Amino acid sequence: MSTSRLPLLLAFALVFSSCDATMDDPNEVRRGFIERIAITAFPFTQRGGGGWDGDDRSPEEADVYFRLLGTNFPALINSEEDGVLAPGDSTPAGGTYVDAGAAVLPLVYTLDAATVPASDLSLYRPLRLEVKDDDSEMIDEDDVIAMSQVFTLDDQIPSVLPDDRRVTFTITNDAGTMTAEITVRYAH
Ligand SMILES: [Ca+2]
Ligand SMILES: [Ca+2]
Ligand SMILES: [Ca+2]
Repeated sequence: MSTSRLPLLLAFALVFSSCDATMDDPNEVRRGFIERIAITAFPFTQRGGGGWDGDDRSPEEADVYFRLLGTNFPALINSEEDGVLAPGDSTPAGGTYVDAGAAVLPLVYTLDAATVPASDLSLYRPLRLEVKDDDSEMIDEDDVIAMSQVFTLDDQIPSVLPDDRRVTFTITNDAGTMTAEITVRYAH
C-alpha cells in the first residue's frame, strides 16, 4: 500500500466510527416505545388475607390488568381496553389475566406500537404502573392491587445502549410487594 493513501483511509475510519458513536449515543435518544410489561410479583391476597374477589366464591384469585398512568387521568394505556396482548388472547382486545395466581407468573403483556399508539412515550413524562383486579361483574369498583413508584423512561437509559436499543428495567411499589419488568425500545 502506498503511504500516500494512509491519511485518506484514516479519515474514512474516523468518519465511520463517529457515525457509530452517534447511533449508539444515549444522548441522541428522544423517545421510548414500551414493548412489553411483565408483572413478576404481586400480592395474591388483600392486606387482611382475603381474596381479591371478596365474595366467598371460588376462585378468589385476582383478574389482573394494568394501567399506565401519567400525572393526570385518564390512563395513557389500559391493558383491558387498548389492544394489549396477553398470551391466550384470541383477539387484540383482552389484556386481562383471569384468576391469576403464582402458577401463571410472570404475567406478560405485549404492546404493539401499531395498535397501542400510546406506547410511544416522551422520555421525561412521569409514569406509574397501576396493577388492578377486574371486578366487572360485581357492583364494586375494580380493586387497586399495587401502584408502582414514579419513573421516567429517561431515568432508565443505560450509559451504553445495546445495538437494538432495547432495555429491560425493573420497577416496584413502595412496599416491594409488586415488581414488573418493562422492556423499552429507545428511538431517536
Ligand atoms: Ca376485587
Ligand atoms: Ca377472580
Ligand atoms: Ca376480580
